[in-house]
Parts: sequence; structure tokens; C-alpha cells
Amino acid sequence: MTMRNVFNRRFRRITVIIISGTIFLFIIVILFASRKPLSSQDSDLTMGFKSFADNFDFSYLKNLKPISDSTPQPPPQSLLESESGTGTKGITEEEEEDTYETKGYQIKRQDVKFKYINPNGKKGTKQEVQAQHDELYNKVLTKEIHEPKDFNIESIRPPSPDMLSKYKHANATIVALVRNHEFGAIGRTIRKFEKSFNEKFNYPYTLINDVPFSDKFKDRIQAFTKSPVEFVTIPEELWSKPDSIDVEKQTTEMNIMAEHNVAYAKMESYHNMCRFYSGNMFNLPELQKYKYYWRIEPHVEFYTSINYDIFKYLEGTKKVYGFTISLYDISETVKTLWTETLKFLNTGDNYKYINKNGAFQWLLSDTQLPENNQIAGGYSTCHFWSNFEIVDMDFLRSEAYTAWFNHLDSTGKFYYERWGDAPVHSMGLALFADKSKVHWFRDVGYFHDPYYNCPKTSHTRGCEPGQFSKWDHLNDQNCMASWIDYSIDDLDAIY
Ligand SMILES: Nc1nc2c(ncn2[C@@H]2O[C@H](COP(=O)(O)OP(=O)(O)OP(=O)(O)O)[C@@H](O)[C@H]2O)c(=O)[nH]1
Ligand SMILES: *[C@@H]1O[C@H](CO)[C@@H](O)[C@H](O)[C@H]1NC(C)=O
Ligand SMILES: [Mg+2]
Repeated sequence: MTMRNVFNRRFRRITVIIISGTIFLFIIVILFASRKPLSSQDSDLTMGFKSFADNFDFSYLKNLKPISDSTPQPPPQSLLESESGTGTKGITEEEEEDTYETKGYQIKRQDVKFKYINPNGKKGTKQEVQAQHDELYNKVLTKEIHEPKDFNIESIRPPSPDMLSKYKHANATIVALVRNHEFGAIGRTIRKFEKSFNEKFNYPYTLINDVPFSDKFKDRIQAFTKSPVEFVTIPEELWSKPDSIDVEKQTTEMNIMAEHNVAYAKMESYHNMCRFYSGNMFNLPELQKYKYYWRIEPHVEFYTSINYDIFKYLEGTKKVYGFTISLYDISETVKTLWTETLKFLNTGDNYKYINKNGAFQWLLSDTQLPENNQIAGGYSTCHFWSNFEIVDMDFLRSEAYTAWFNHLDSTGKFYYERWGDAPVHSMGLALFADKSKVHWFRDVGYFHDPYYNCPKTSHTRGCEPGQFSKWDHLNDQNCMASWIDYSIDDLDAIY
């Protein structure tokens, strides 16, 4: 869709909002004059939209700007409140278009559905499609790339070394969940991460463990960085499996997954880890003081020198998520993640959480690995690999994400299946965030065995630009072409 069309549509929507707003106010005046109370249904709807508006960042809705321009930024609560009725009508208005057939989504109260519409008319066997995808991926990654141009990068350069101690940081920390015996491996990661990025900025680290860190661990780590390091022990209730889990069922299901060679199927701590990163990590008391985190892990590599403050880039562009690798998941681990999600979206007023500019087609594409969609109830299993992720935690703390996570958690399937934090974060983003606010850090060279993001830059060292996997036969696990096709409007706009 062109920008002009978007603008026209937005302009039409503004008109609709203003007209329906006027009608709404008129009705209120009449109702008030006749001293009849609003029906309970009306006030429920109003409440629903209000609480939604309170907790969600509407900055991506450019069409709201002309209305809020007359008031101080950011829009005060009262503005969102007074528009609540009209806002709801605005949503209803657009639903009447048949977006299901033309755009692949229908966002209606208790009648939400999505469909893969194959927007670019992709044809051929899955091998042929994969060959096209590999070619696209390779073409994009082997083209020389510079820094992002959708923000003034010069304004977020590293300070000179003598000014580093006075640097005004973004509201951010670097996080890693690790075990005591991993001090060497996480230490090596920190050393590489410092060289690539953090020695120029000195962002603080938050290292997290389900048991207290040993003195040995703490001593060793501090030698790898000049930045402050906070050591956090996870409270039991944010880590361990809930009492509601049926242990017999858990054992049966884990055994079945293990028979299907699902990695870590029977390792309960791995399930705890996935659930913790999905829904509890950003609620740790020690992380409340931060808005952004950048996650690192043992045994990863960084191949490029990052010379701008990545956190300030996200902050400045209001992006909520940054990733480097997008791939398919083991479908057996997420058999019902999508069906449970549809159940959630079709309950009560939850349809309102969906962002119309979400990455729905990326969630649904079935041309490269159609067997995944079959096993995972229609979900492509495409996700962002979360061992590298830079996240606006306020997105994860939003009412939309929280309500959805609570539903997922209530099913027990972090244990009966092996839902990973990567597909959970990714699905949440694809549904509740504008896809233009999800950023592929194409310029950051990165590796977590066995996958790469290896861009061609003047300073790439140690990887082969365009290579996705250490093993060619794993190239079919790359979902980036689908992200490029369906979630990036203009490939040249950012890099
Ligand atoms: N403290 C703690 N950290 C854990 C535990 N399980 C996993 N982690 C950490 O969580 C992160 C992800 O775990 P990994 O084992 O790397 O999982 P993965 O990346 O899916 O699997 P690999 O391909 O084996 O790397 C790593 O930083 C681990 O150190 C645990 O039980 N306790
Ligand atoms: C940092 O972000 C968190 C979460 O949004 C917020 O609660 C906190 O007040 C922020 N701190 C500063 C100094 O802005
Ligand atoms: Mg790992």
C-alpha cells in the first residue's frame, strides 16, 4: 500500500471519528437532558476502550495527531477518555470493510480471524519457494549496508572516552539469565559485547539466576567490564512451575515430545526458563527501574562494531523491539499456541488489543514449511530468535500483552507443550504492535549456534556476509524472507 493511500484512509478515518464523535456527544447531551442513565453495555464499552487506551502507546496512530495537536503532548488522559466512545465507533467502522479477503484479517468482537492471502502471489513447490527465499535473503545481506537512516545517528554517537563517565544513558540495561557454572561462557560473551558496543557506552548489566550467584561468579564477571553489574536472584514464584500444573499430564506430554526428539522436552528448568522470559522477567523488582533491555547469552558472537547508541535509536524512533534473526520453530513445541491465542482474542473485548498494522501474514505464511502450519494449527512458527533481543519492556508490561500472557499461562502449556519465549514474544508483537515498530538490526553481525545475521559492512569481521547457517541443510529454517516480504514496506527506507 502506498503512503498516499494510507494517508487518505487515515484522513477518512479522522473524518469518521470526528463525525461520530459529534453524534456521540449529541446523544450524551440528549440522554443527560432526559436524565436517563447510559445503558450498562455502553459504559462497559467505554471502560474497555479507556483501559486499553491508558496502557497502550498510540504514537503509531498518526491519524490521532491532528486531534491531539490542540492539546499538550503527550495527550492527557482526559482526551483519551473523552474520545473513548468515538474511538470504539472508529474501530467498528473499519471492521465493516471486508479486510478478511483482501488483507487477511477480521477484527470483530468475538469474531476475530486471520488468513494467509499470499500477498505477492508466491508460487511453486516448497523447494522452489525456498530457493526464491534464499536468493532474496542473500541479495539483501550481501549488499553493503550502512547505519539506519530513519534517525539522526550523529546525535547518538558514543561520547569521547573522557566524557564516558558523564554519559546520559537511555533507560536501559543489558540482561542475561545464567547459571553459576556459566561464568566463563557469559564472561566471553560480555567481552565480545563490550568490544562491539558497550565499552563505548557503559550500560549497566543485570545478571539473573534462579539461585543466588556464587561469590566466585560475581568476582569473575566483574573483571570483564567496567560497567556496573547487578546480580539478581529470581523470587521462587516468578520462576517455578505453578501449583496448578497437573504433574501426571506434564510427565505424559513431556515423554511424547521427547519421543519426537524435541530438544529439552523433559528438562523442567528449560520450561521454567521459557515461561520466565515470556511473562515474568520484566516484572522482576530490579528491572522495574528500566524501560529497555538487551538480552545476551553465553556462546554468542558479535561481528560488527556498533557506533551509535542502539537504545537511544529505539527510544528516538519509538520502536518497541529489535532482532537480528527470524526463523521457524520446532512445530511440536507450539502445537496450540496459535489456537489458544485465537481463543483469547475471541473472548470478551480482547479483539481491541489487536493492532491493525500487525505482522499477521508473517505469522501465517505457509509456502516454505507448510508442514509447520499443519502441526501448529495454522501458525507458520516464524519468530524472532530471542537470544538476541532489544525490548521496550513497557510493551511486554502493557495490558494487552499481560492479559494474553495470563491466558496462555492458565493453559499450563508452558509445561504440557514447550512454548518458547521466542514464539511468545514474537506472536505478541505481531498481534499487538505496529510492524513498523519492530526493527531488524540488519547492520548488527551476530551468531548463536547454528545461525547468523551477517551483513556486509566495512567492519564485519569473522562471518561470511549472507550466510544464514553453519550447515546449508538448515537454510530452510530461515524465515527472514517472509519478514522482508510481508513486514517491511520499503527495504531501502531504513538502511
Ligand atoms: N539461571 C538459570 N539460567 C538458565 C537455566 N536454563 C537456561 N538458562 C539460561 O537461559 C538462557 C537460554 O538457555 P539456553 O540453554 O541457551 O537455551 P537455548 O538458547 O534455547 O538452547 P541452546 O541452543 O542450547 O543454546 C541461557 O542464557 C542460559 O544460561 C536455568 O535453569 N537457570
Ligand atoms: C525508566 O523506565 C521505567 C519503565 O518505563 C520507568 O518506570 C522509570 O521511571 C524510568 N526511569 C527514568 C529515570 O525515566
Ligand atoms: Mg542459547
